[in-house]
Amino acid sequence: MEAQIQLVAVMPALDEEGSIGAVIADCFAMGVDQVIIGDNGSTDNTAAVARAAGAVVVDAPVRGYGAACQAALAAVPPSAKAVVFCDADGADDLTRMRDIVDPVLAGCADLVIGSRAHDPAARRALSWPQRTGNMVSAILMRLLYRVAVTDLGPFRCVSTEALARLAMEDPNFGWTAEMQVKAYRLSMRVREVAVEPRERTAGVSKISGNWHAVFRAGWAIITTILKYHRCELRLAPPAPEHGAA
Ligand SMILES: Nc1nc2c(ncn2[C@@H]2O[C@H](COP(=O)(O)OP(=O)(O)O)[C@@H](O)[C@H]2O)c(=O)[nH]1
Ligand SMILES: [Mg+2]
Repeated sequence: MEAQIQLVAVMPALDEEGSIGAVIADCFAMGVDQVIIGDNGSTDNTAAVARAAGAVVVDAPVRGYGAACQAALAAVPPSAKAVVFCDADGADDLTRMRDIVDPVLAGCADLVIGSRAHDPAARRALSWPQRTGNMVSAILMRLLYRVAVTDLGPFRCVSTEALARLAMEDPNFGWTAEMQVKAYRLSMRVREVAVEPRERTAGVSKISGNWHAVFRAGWAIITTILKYHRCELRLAPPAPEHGAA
């Protein structure tokens, strides 16, 4: 019943028929109430496999990672308290789901990000463009936003209340960076939890396996981090000034 839906998983997916069924099953096994897929015109059986696994599939008419997330978010029921994002390729360690979602559901954090940067041995599961991109982005965020951040991993949970304040807008690969730098700007309670990255379980990478996409994604992420450093945040109320006179 819709009123009981508290935790929703949102996944962008593009041609992930080989992995998406197991990812959805793992989400349900870890206590997610509803799974919503933002599908950007997959040409394989992603949508059918996802529906058979019990997910809601939303057709995202605008191409792009962020646009797919945005289309899926539009289907999140009002009863939801938190949204957990993950990829559809099986590369996220969903056994850590409760460590990511529980602080948000308990009201102790606004955004919890799974960081793949903590274990040097596990980091080898990331391709070198992913490792380099994450390292450069983390350094840039640390310098500009003065936060102890190590990754911009896709496996993360945010409260629906925080999500509304974040007024997300990036239609593409700047999506994850936008979410966290805006959260830093708004002094939200952001936490990192160490997660172990894995290799995708099937199919081919749409980003790190293709130079053109690597440069597009890297450029989008870096310009997003720079863009939100000083600009006025659209629709975002100022952070409360604790202890201000
Ligand atoms: N809907 C949608 N999903 C995408 C798009 N690009 C990538 N994805 C999904 O985003 C996730 C991460 O992409 P992936 O190819 O694994 O990137 P990598 O891990 O950086 O190599 C996967 O679930 C993809 O199916 C896109 O343009 N549209
Ligand atoms: Mg991947």
